[in-house]
Amino acid sequence: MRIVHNPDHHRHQGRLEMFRGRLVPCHETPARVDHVLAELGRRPQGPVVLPDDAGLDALLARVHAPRYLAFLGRAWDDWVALDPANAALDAIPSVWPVRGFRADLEPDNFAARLGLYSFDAGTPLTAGSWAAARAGAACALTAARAVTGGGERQAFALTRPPGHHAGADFFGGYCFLNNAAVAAQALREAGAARVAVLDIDYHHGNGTQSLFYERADVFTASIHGDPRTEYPFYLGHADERGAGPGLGHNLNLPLPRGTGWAGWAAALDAALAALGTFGADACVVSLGVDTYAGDPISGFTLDSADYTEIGRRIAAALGGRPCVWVYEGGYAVDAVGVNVVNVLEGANA
Ligand code: SP5
Ligand code: ZN
Repeated sequence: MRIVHNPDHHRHQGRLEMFRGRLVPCHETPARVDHVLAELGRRPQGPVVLPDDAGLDALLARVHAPRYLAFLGRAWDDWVALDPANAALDAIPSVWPVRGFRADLEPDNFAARLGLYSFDAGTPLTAGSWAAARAGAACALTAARAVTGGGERQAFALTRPPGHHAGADFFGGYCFLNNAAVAAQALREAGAARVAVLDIDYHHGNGTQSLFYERADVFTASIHGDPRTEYPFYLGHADERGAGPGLGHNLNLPLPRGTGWAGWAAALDAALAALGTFGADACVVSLGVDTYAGDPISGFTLDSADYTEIGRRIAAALGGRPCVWVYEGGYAVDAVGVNVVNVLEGANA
């Protein structure tokens, strides 16, 4: 399995996120990737390579809205232009256009633009966020190319910030560019007629779902904490099954907070059966390990050994079809290295 490592990930380093009326230290930290890389040093799963961004910008424009990409590309400079002192602060949204407001017009005011293109106050935009996110999307593209003519059956995009909460024109949930969607789109364009995205992060992959909701060529499945109580709250229910040509091509498997291995594994088997019925030629796995019992912001109770079995079951169900693994969440920093590498080892076996 080829590992594509984002060398620029540390350039995105948020300081504080809003939580229950307080600004608390960001959970989504550079150490999350550093620990996975260190564990891969101890238990290698394949060559570690750098991303190649050839063709990336054109591909990004087929996944995200051009005006959103243009906004992200210059957002930091716009923020600092407001006041040079802003260079020492992160930009955090505080105003949003909810139902009934105009989303077609891009305001001149920076704070208003920041809110137009986001959905929470937990995702600070920093000096290096764009560079890190763009290099991360390049990792996803490079991983997709590795399994489509690159001589590999599986590849892992080892990157942050994560991506599955980012939609066509919004960031949030620590995500800016949807790396899994970039990989899925790249697999489609390389000739896979039917692509599945399996999202096993604790949180519903709202961005991925919304990007492919009306498409019949990409099946999306997500196993996650029930949005009645769990972030991102406003999407991820079982009755969301796709729309138009995509009807029947989205599967949500929400589970109650407190779910352990038995309940989670049953949902995994159901998702894998659905992927088989769909007839996917290739697969993208949004690999969050925030389903771990020790995760500080999540509510499932998987243990480290369970991750090996997850990798094994997914690889067995794919039966040799190309698979791109993409790193998403996982905030128990001291355990994410072991848990992620356990998945990859199970998948490689
Ligand atoms: C990619 C991903 O896993 N994104 C998750 C985003 C969750 N953001 C909201 C979480 C708020 C949790 N704050 C908990 C503080 C406990 N001390
Ligand atoms: Zn998550």
